[in-house]
Amino acid sequence: MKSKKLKKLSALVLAGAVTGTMAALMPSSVLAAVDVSNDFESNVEGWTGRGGVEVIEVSDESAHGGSSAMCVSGREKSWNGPQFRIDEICEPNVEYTVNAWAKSEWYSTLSLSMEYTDSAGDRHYSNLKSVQGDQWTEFSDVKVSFTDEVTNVYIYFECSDASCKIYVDDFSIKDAPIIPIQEDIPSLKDVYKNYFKIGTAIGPPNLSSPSFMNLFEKHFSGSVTLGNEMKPDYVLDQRATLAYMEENSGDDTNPQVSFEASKKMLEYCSKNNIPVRGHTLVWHSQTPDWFFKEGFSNDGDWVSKEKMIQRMENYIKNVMETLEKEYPDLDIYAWDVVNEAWLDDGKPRTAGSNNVTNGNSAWVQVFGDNSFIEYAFKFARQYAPKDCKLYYNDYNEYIDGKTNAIIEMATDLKEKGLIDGIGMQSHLDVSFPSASQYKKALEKFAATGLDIQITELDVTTSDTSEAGLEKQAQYYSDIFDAIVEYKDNISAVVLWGVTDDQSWRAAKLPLLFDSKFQAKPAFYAIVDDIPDAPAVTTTETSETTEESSEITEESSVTEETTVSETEESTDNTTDLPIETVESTSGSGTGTATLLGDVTCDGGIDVRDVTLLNQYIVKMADLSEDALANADVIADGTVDLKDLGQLKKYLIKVIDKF
Ligand SMILES: [Ca+2]
Ligand SMILES: [Ca+2]
Ligand SMILES: [Ca+2]
Repeated sequence: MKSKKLKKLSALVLAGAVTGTMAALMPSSVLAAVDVSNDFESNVEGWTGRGGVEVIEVSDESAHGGSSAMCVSGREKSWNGPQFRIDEICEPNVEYTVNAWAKSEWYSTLSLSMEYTDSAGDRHYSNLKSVQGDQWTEFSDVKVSFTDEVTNVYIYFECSDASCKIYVDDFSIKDAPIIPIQEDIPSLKDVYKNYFKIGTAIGPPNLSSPSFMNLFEKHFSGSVTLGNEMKPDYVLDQRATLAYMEENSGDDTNPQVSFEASKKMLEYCSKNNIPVRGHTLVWHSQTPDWFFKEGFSNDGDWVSKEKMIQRMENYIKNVMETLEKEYPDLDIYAWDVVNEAWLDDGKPRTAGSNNVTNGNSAWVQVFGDNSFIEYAFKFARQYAPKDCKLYYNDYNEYIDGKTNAIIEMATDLKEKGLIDGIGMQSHLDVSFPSASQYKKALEKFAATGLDIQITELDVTTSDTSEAGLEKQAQYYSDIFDAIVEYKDNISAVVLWGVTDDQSWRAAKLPLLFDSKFQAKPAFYAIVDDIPDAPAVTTTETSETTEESSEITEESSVTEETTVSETEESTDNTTDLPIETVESTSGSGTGTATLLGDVTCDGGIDVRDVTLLNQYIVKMADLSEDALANADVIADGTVDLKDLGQLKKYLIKVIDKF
């Protein structure tokens, strides 16, 4: 049992390394699939401690399957726990799913998260899923992916209580199945085309999922907001800022910026002419303290208001100039200049570091009040492109104190020509606010004469039963009725995500599509009965969809895939039967030389899957000949179904196209 697992892991590591320097040494046909699993009956291979203090062992104290599990004890910090490195076995820009059962002890929060190091050497962490308590809980089909510019990618478990043990069992990571999206439903952005843009928040990892990107493109490509990567903590570059200071006689007024973290997504939007909402310039949260400290040091004194005004001007100027220089064709049509500056009672936030006390504002600390807002708009107006609209963005904007404070501020800024609109985040719940409360806020904001954008819409429901989802659908419908009533004042409606499983509020299923990319009742409720909606054109694909579902099912049967006896063996890399196809196929005028050879290098391997993936999410172009080779289900179009078939070929579920 043990030795079988060892061999399996080695072989897969080898397959995973094929795009690196190994590539030239490998025969052209290799396994494309990753399928690593461990039932923790005999070993904890590949798992290490994040803190270096953990004891990680097979233990029969508790098990989900079989008689033992991985037990992690000796933790000293909440972030201590077991980690598993994935970038040595998985491909960048490809989506994988993680399955596991896990538990901690007593009442604590147990999380599955991912860590990676970016090209500048900074480490980033993202939570994938959290659960509560001391019972075995399933982490089911959790999606993970990473781009080709990052390294040291780990998935890991951590627990809010440092004194808890963590148990993990029945772990696996494998290729995500290719799930076709529903082609025969209306496009949300087309339905509302005559009213306003429809958009969503996404991030660079989404580019790894062709299904996700197909869904995004069909419904939400009217506007993109980067969920995190254009926030100050991603953009402000402390290393470069300190270097600038040293090179310029100690000038500590010029914060340097970098858009490395958003690069892939900005390239995608630029290449495909998708408008971007910049989010966000000035905020109390996700903004490092050093930005406000003497000498840009983490523990210096707060700077004076005068110095902070200079820093703010240079920061905003650097953001605008860097984007203009690096992405001259990118359409950033809106910026959230200031985010969340007013409390529900209409007062400014408490002075202090948000990193010390949640909700406190370093801007208020330095300025003494909310007077920083006008400076931010003044500099944004001065340095933003002429046609870029400027917004104040906030949540709970239907609560009177906050509504009134925003209106007073916005009216003043409007008279000075500094603001174009108000962003209503709209993180709602089926129980609050009521649609009529929401409509009242729309009415008040519309009366200012400013534009309105709905910037982060999602609607949670605690009741996730079928009946609960119907109630959610009704609520969505009521909110959209209100929005449509004010359509003349609203230029964009942006959802905060696409599928429930990837939402920041995933447990309460707040979005329009489920984890399998299928439309929920809420989707149907908002595409029905829209006056002046353009005629809906849909593509009937019933027959081929069935075919693809079949691919999905079969692709998941990768457990029995044969792997080599030893690393040196080439059993799993034996050339597959290859037929040269002479007939013309594909969507253009190219000639297929070898079906499946998307890279046109004479062989079929994981690189063809990666490139086809990139083509389908519109990150890469293909020549006419490459398109002909890629159309392995020869129907004149190159799409997800071809990708599914190509993967099936590489894992030897089929031996010819
Ligand atoms: Ca077990
Ligand atoms: Ca190839
Ligand atoms: Ca095809």
